[in-house]
Amino acid sequence: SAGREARSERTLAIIKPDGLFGNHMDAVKKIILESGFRILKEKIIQLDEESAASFYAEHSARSFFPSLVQYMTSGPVLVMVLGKDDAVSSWRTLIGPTDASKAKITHPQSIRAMCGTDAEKNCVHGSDSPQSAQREISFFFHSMPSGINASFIGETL
Ligand code: RTP
Ligand code: MG
Repeated sequence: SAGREARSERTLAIIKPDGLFGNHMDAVKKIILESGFRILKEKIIQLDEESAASFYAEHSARSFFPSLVQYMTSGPVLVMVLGKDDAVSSWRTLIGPTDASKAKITHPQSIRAMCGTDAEKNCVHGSDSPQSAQREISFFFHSMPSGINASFIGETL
């Protein structure tokens, strides 16, 4: 029955530079798999300023934007497409609130509580809606235009 299952929802997950530098990749992937997600695609990339700014364009007017771009370009990131029923909201629930310092108090079992630090350095990303997921998956896995000079480090799958 290959290909006849209902296609599960997809979301985009990122382990951010602090997550990789902090050696949290294996622990986060273990939680992902034990929570019933399939890792459909994954690659490690180094974002440049242009691609990080484009990815977070919705926040371009915010005061934290320059710092966010600096953070997201401070080292490699692991980008994954996760599949599961209700993947978008399921992954957002698993990662916990944006501010990791608050997550440690209010959502101590969450991924951001486990490996994040504060309102910026929060270890992981998750798409906030199915529409965002589609845009973000295309950004990293279909269109990442060669003009957006994110240097490719490695890929599995
Ligand atoms: P993400 O998009 O990375 O999954 O995070 P999110 O939806 O929980 O939070 P969002 O509001 O979209 O913010 C995007 C990222 O910007 C950084 N940020 N810094 N210093 C600050 O007040 C602040 N606020 C947000 C975080 O890295 C956040 O994940
Ligand atoms: Mg967001």
